[in-house]
Amino acid sequence: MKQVLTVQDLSCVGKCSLTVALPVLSAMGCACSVLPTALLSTHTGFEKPYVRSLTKDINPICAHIQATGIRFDAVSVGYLSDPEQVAQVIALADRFSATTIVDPAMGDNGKRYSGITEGHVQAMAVLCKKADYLLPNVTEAALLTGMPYEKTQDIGYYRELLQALCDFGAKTAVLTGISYPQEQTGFMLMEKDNEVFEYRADKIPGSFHGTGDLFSAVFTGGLLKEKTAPEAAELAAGFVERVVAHTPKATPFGVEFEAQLPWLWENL
Ligand code: PXL
Repeated sequence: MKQVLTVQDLSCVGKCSLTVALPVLSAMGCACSVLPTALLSTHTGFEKPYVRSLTKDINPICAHIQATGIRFDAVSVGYLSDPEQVAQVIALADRFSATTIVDPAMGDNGKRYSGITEGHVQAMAVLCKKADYLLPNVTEAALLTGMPYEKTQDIGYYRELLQALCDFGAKTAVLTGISYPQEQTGFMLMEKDNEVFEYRADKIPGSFHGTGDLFSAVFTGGLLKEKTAPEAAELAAGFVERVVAHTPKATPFGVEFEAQLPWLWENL
């Protein structure tokens, strides 16, 4: 069985991060270990959550895990709560020398999540340069590359952003949450050879929380099941689309992915 370590927060309420990655990766037949980076009462989309950053715990946990001799096929990184943690995760990726998938969870809709500072963005940029697969949304790509954030259907803008991500160092970049003309949404993927792969589907109106985390988890599982990057991204986008279609309303509590998990297994 393929071994994956998922590194992100544990939010008690509001499905995102670990509460999404663990069920999804397990349903895809991967052995999923977790490294919680912070413990929150809710994710930061709710007002004033209680947050306990686990910065001091990360290094001792990793040292012990490494001493057990376990090897991970992939390390998948999501929300980190401060710049010091980012530096530790950079060391962690080297420690386990696994394929690294980074979703630089820092913002959405043109805004940083509350608590994400400019220093955090700078630290994240260093981690992202080392990623084998980088999965930002448009807001995060703009933050990382310094390009302006635009709410547009201009494909030229998204291609430039994608190119900037690859020039920046990412081996494969997947830009998610693209607004295509004719009310379509999807992603664009660019590999080292500069080949671009596009995926489009009809947009369901609303801002559904945690879908980036869902995309990242399915993408990681797909790679571990020997799919190519475009195949894994297509599976992830297809799953997110299906989940959103089965979620009656966009709320901070997140999307209704649970009943769709069998579809993932059937489509592997
Ligand atoms: O879904 C991204 C995410 C992950 N983790 C925490 C968050 C968010 C987005 O708001 O607050 C704690």
